[in-house]
Amino acid sequence: MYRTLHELRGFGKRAHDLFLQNLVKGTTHLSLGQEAVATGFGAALQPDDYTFASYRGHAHSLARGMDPGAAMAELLGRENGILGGKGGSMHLTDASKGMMGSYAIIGAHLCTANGAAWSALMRGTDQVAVAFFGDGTTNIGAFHEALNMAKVWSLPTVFVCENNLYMEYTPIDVVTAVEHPAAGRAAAYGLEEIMIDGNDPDAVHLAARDAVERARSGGGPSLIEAITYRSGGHSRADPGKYRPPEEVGAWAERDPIPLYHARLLSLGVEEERLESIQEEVAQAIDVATEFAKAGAEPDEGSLLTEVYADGGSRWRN
Ligand SMILES: Cc1ncc(C[n+]2csc(CCOP(=O)(O)OP(=O)(O)O)c2C)c(N)n1
Repeated sequence: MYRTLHELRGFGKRAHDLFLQNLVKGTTHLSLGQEAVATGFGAALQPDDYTFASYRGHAHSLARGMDPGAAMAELLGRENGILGGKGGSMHLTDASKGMMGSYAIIGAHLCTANGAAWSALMRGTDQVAVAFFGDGTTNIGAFHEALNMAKVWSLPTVFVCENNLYMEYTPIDVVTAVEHPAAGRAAAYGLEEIMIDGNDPDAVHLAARDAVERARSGGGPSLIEAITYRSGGHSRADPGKYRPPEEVGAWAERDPIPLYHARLLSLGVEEERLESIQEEVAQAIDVATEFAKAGAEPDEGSLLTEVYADGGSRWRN
């Protein structure tokens, strides 16, 4: 998990640098500071489980094993991107790794995750579907519909709210009737209230293992609220100035990476071992960047291919 934390952080920081160099096409929504959630869950899933993420999906994709070079090339809109450069930062998907997509329509993917979970039930497999979303998503109808259906049908869906205290530029508490936007509503759907420290990879991993095991063994859905913080703004266009500096400072003290580093040292892991992991990851991020930059720009002829099932537009008639 230490390696994964660094991979996710390194990838996010590099994506930001490449954006500043005007190389990233379209927008980006980074999850710097929130890496422990994707890391803890990534380590709890089997290769054929399903993951659904929102537009802030880089970390969730990499934690499922998406190739960082193909992910970076996708951000740059290059032909060697994971989706041929057509999806960009907001839509990273790699079905071969169980990463079933990053969805920009808030809440829609919770219902889609139920579909994957239902399909697993119908096919008699023990696959589990995990849907990651933000605190703001708990105020949209799809959240409530998805939880209700998952419970009624006892679906193997794990709903994971990453409560980073803000929906876009709005503090979640000024637009939400309960103190804990996800956990505070669990009882309404017959679910246990589960709140965890989303900056602690071990706490996330333990909660993930429990929920995944419950879903896999026929125990139905879970709703987990992980409290965390994004260290940057909502998207590339947002410096995040609406946040009180003391709040930003207090959360910087709770950055998951130095905290986990200190825990591993206290458990007897050697500093040199941790440093060598960091170096390996830094090199891998450089290799991914070079791979992405070396990719060709897609040519015009590819505009209408792989957009619809047959690549054409006759479906309109
Ligand atoms: C259905 C829908 N309504 C509104 C938006 C615009 N929108 C984009 S991001 C966002 C806030 C989401 O906040 P949250 O769920 O807390 O996610 P976070 O940004 O914290 O990851 C909104 C409302 C959207 N993408 N989809």
